[in-house]
Amino acid sequence: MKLYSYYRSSAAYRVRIALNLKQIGHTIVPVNLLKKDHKSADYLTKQPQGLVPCLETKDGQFLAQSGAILSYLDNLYPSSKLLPADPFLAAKIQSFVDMIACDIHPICNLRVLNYLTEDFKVDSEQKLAWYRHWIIIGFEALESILQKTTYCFAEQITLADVYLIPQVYNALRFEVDMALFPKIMNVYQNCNLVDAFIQAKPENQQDAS
Ligand SMILES: N[C@@H](CCC(=O)N[C@@H](CS)C(=O)NCC(=O)O)C(=O)O
Repeated sequence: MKLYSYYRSSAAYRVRIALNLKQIGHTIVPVNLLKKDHKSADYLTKQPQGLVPCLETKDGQFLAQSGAILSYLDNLYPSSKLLPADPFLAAKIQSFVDMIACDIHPICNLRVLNYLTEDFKVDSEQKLAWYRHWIIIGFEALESILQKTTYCFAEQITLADVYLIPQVYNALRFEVDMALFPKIMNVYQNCNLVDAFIQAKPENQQDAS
């Protein structure tokens, strides 16, 4: 399998974690968002939105959207399942994941921030204020859901951790005051002791610079 990934992409980071957790052999194909690799005609044939990540399966098919990729990998490699069998708990975890994937990540994405600066001429302080505003509102809800457990949902790593850790990494990069969120930071620190999470870190993608 090949994963088209930008080292700082939190959506690609989710998939890198899952590939490592499930010990799936894969190659990372770097797509540099700053050099606009994701807008090339060739990449658009793979991922028509021009976003990362994109998964290339063993038989050469392309799959866009981290959620769909994670679901595909979880069905194909059912060892270390990312969602539990219990339907209600699985739905609770999915609900946590959707708070990140649907309500935090899309409005803090590079193309949204670029639109604010390039078309609406907001300055870099205003751009940061936008980013931090939506992260803090989103994280307040996540923090209220978490208990003081090792991972998001008790002692097992689940899809919730796969989504949370990249979003926290990003928030730290944008200097959000994470002291406001001790339970989130507790999970972040615990996950970052696990090899699969360590290897998936942006700085550990080969082209990170
Ligand atoms: N919902 C998509 C989001 C993908 C996405 O927004 N990727 C970002 C990086 S995290 C991207 O490619 N941004 C390029 C841009 O904004 O121009 C997914 O989960 O795959």
